[in-house]
Amino acid sequence: MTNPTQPHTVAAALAPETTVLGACPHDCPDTCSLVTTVRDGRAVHLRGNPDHPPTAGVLCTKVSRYLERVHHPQRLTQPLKRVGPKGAGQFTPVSWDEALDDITARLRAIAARDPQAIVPYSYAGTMGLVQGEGMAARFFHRLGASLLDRTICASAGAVALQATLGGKVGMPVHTFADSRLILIWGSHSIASNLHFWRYAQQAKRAGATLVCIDPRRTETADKCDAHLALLPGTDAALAYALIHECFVHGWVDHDYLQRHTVGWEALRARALQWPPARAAAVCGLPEAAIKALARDIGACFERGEPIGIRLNYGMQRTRGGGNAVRAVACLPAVLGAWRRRGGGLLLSSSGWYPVQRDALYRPDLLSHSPCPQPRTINMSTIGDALLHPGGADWGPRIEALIVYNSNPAAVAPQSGRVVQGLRRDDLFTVVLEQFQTDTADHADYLLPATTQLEHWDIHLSYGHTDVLLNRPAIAPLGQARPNTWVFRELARRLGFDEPCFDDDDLTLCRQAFGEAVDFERLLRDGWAPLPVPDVPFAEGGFPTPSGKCELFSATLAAQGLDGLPEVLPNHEPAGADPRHPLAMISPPARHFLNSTFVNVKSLRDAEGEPCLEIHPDDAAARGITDGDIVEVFNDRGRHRTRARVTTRARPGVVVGLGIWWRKDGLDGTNVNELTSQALTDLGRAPTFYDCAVQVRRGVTA
Ligand SMILES: Nc1nc2c(c(=O)[nH]1)N[C@H]1C(S)=C(S)[C@@H](COP(=O)(O)OP(=O)(O)OC[C@H]3O[C@@H](n4cnc5c(=O)[nH]c(N)nc54)[C@H](O)[C@@H]3O)O[C@H]1N2
Ligand SMILES: Nc1nc2c(c(=O)[nH]1)N[C@H]1C(S)=C(S)[C@@H](COP(=O)(O)OP(=O)(O)OC[C@H]3O[C@@H](n4cnc5c(=O)[nH]c(N)nc54)[C@H](O)[C@@H]3O)O[C@H]1N2
Ligand code: SF4
Ligand SMILES: [Mo]
Repeated sequence: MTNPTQPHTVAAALAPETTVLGACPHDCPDTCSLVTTVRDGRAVHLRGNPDHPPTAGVLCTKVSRYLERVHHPQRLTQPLKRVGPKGAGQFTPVSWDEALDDITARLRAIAARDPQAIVPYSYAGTMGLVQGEGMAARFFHRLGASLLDRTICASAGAVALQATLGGKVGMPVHTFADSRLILIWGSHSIASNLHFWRYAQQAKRAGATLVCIDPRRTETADKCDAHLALLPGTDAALAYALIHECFVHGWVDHDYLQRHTVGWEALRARALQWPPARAAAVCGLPEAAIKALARDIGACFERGEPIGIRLNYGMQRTRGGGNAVRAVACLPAVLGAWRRRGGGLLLSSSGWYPVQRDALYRPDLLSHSPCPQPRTINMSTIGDALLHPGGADWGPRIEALIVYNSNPAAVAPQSGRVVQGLRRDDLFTVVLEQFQTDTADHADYLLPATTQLEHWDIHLSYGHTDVLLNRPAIAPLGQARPNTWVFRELARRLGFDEPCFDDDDLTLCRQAFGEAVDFERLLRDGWAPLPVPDVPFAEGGFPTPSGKCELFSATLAAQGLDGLPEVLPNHEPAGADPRHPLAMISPPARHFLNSTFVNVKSLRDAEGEPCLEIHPDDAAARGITDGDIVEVFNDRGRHRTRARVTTRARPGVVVGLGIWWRKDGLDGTNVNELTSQALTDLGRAPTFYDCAVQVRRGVTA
């Protein structure tokens, strides 16, 4: 492979350089502003934009290697048609016209029977609003295809925040620099929220205390002042114990509770049932550790100093994940932490953005379709959905799956079922991809997609509050095309004549926020801030129905749910099943982004190989030594991998960092062979970190 950073001819070396402003497309809260240097039509350098405050000129290790990904020798650059058996990954090149004409014919035939038999499957391979659902949503709405419930990551937390704070809103990330106590809760910030970590480091230098709450001793935990390695799925109990201590010791802002919250007396009554000793037993923590954290909180409260909570999605991937987020989200109101700059909580900031969803996604087109009220398929149970025979209460069997911006064969739970579904001979699968992923292996047509350097897009962020515009820096590689182009072409071939199918990508970028964002500024600077106050809820004003922080949610109560945050045990609590006594979590590896970057050599070399972290005591009890090949199993499946005996895993919990491609696994499986399709309490989300397994020593490799 030629080195993408070196000019490949003398002429290229002499060609003038230009720089192009873009946005990191990946599913990461930081949404960095990118500066690409282009010479002779080739991207030769990529760096973080020093003029964008959250980015501050810094990129993570992964995206620092983005050019290696863009110019990867295995980039897909031409349309491919399946020639081998389903799932074998054998293809032959075809022209775009041949591929699109055939896909059109297949979709037309299925739609004539029932368009709901066609299912889009997409997530956040790009978080861009244009290459995400911009043109795709219009296409599927007009077609009358099944709707997709996009729950795979964040919907438990989203419903919880909606109920408590009124939306995905919270402290602006830069104000964490002013916090004096930061709880890093369910977040491996160094790996997955690096630009928040920078602000946390600023706070630390100014004397702040950092506490990490995570079952795994991550590199983030190593760098905090304290680490509470609780059992997965026990966060609500911990939150209640902290609230208990606040009420018992009087670390309570009664004025804030009276004026800006709903239901604090009920919350107090519930919290009083959770003394630290009770929570300690549930969480698998020493009582003293919980009391010590409560004392830190109390001391900060008494000094009138800001307490910030960086809550993250890692703690809502268990059965009670939604209620756990609710419980934690009550704490800042009890303390009146929202009053101060650097006080409050941040899980997601995406609710601040005025996305013009109706203009961009055109749900009105459903009424032009043969199926104005299609069913909804939950992406988190795609395995079961693909295998469902169809029926009166379900609708038609799925006959076509169109996958873009996602790799369900690797990332969806219980992947044995997903793959079994994808191998159905009577399923027609189209995959838009940059690489031949596990999902791509199962395509009937595999269509080459552009990367962020090759197309327009516009971005919100779930970690800061700026809008970013991404300009194309280079021409599409080979015959790669943006997702929008593919859906425009399919719309045209299917005879959809609404003018919105003619909108080009720059027009879609403009439509995403309409007049709410200064587009000229975006064209000039690449980013523009939203007008979000630094202390948004100092005087209440939450976007809930009551305008207050809803500790008790009448909305959830009206749905028959508990109005207060509930402490719910896992579907598969640690130690409950003697056959599968270990709790497995599978958070992301630092050098991958979900299953993206797994094929980038420098990053893969940094991660080594798929493995399972296991505590020395659990290993010894099973005769396992470091480096052994082990079999991890439960009733859903088995997965062979290498053991890493380490105290990064706590006793009773094993960790399979992800998300490797299945085909990189010893037996062609990854951790999702073991995870279940059971859903969370709120938001219909997956329970990746609620997974009981057993481990035994296998054959030494
Ligand atoms: N390097 C890197 N960065 C990423 C990603 C990536 O794959 N790699 N993925 C991106 C995406 S899609 C997302 S959603 C975010 C995810 O980032 P986060 O929202 O931070 O979530 P996770 O990485 O899933 O988990 C974070 C931490 O939560 C811990 N955890 C697991 N179970 C529990 C629990 O029950 N309670 C508590 N308190 N902690 C628990 C895990 O051990 C992990 O260290 O990061 C994004 N950024
Ligand atoms: N066991 C376990 N499973 C998990 C998780 C976990 O922590 N543990 N995390 C879950 C979470 S939080 C998430 S968000 C999901 C993530 O699941 P996905 O959203 O499926 O994320 P990726 O695995 O990164 O796959 C994205 C794919 O999109 C492709 N892509 C990128 N840009 C474009 C584009 O412009 N066009 C097209 N057509 N394709 C593009 C990339 O090449 C990549 O293969 O995984 C979930 N699965
Ligand atoms: S993955 Fe996150 S930290 Fe890395 S460049 Fe993209 S937005 Fe920034
Ligand atoms: Mo995610």
